[in-house]
Amino acid sequence: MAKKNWNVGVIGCGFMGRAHSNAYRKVANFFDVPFQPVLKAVCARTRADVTAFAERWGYESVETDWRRLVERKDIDAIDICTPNDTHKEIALAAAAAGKAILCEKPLARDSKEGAEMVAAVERAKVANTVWYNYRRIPAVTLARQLIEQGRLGRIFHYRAQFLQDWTISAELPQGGTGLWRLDKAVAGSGVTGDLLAHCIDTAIWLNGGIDSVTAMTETFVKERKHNLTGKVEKVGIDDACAFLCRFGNGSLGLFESTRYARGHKALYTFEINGEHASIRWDLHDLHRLEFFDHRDEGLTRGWRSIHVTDREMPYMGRWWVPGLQIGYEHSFVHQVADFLEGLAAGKPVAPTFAQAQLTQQVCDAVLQSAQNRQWVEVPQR
Ligand code: SOE
Repeated sequence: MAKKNWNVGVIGCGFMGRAHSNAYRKVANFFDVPFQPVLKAVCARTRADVTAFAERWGYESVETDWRRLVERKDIDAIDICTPNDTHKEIALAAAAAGKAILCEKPLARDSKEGAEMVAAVERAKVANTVWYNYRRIPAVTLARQLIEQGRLGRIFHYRAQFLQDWTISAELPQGGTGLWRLDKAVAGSGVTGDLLAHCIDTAIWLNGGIDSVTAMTETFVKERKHNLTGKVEKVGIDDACAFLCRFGNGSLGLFESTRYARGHKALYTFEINGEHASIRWDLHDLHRLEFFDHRDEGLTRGWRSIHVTDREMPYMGRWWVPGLQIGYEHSFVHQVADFLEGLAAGKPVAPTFAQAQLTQQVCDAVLQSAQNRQWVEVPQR
């Protein structure tokens, strides 16, 4: 029987527009999803750019005003792939129009905007999710399964880093296409909202809520030319951020992120230490999960490197054959597959806006703590 179509309207055709379009195209080839995603329309401000994007990815139509896209009766879901300063306005309009919403991370520039977005989707009762894609890398999902099975026992420590090096040059401007992440008015914050948000989302998922934080941030390059005004302007974002935290389960957290770690492009790592066992993961080797179990027999006890490609491992039964790995792009395919299953079952798919708002609240607390040089309690919704 032919599947019912699910018409997607994507807003934004940058890096994430590509990652999500690729996921919509592939998902039904690999997963028995209940609906067939249709690339109905893509929207961006410049007609030439959006037309070229639509041709490359196979979209049926283009729009240059997101409001028109949101109003269209032939669109079931709105995917927000635009810079952070537009997330709230688009999400509120999409919720009011009764569309399902998939929003790129972070949910918003801050938790005040996030709260309005959560209220809007809850009021409108529309399906919603935020693209914290790293949860759905099979090795990360496996980490969650091992923790749920109690393999680690009581957890003592959670440690995460997200290191990059692309903004070291003081000549790099801020603002505009490709560089809006350096513009506080657009991004909301620097590495805290862009990179630590990923680490916090994964941490909350694996280890539960964060109760309190103490943080420090630094802006190494204080002024940069702004691409939109042409003037040298103050830099408002955090270039680097480190924080300590206490989780609700009593464990201690240590998080670090920077765009000034020469040699590192996207080194996202986490390590969790429990009473019986420890887990370690590294985005540069994303198909492996390292695991140490103290209860192993003494002579061969040691860190094992699990190649997460066997059929019984999360999501892997849908891809190639054991031993052959998948990569970054597949985490987005998995998120679409889970979202469509959730839609059919009428069940929310994590992380929902409400769950992503918890990450937003930790980010706000981190920035507040860095400013006040004090521990900050994280509001628990
Ligand atoms: C920043 O360089 C960035 O692209 C983030 O915005 C993404 O969320 C992260 O996954 C990779 O790095």
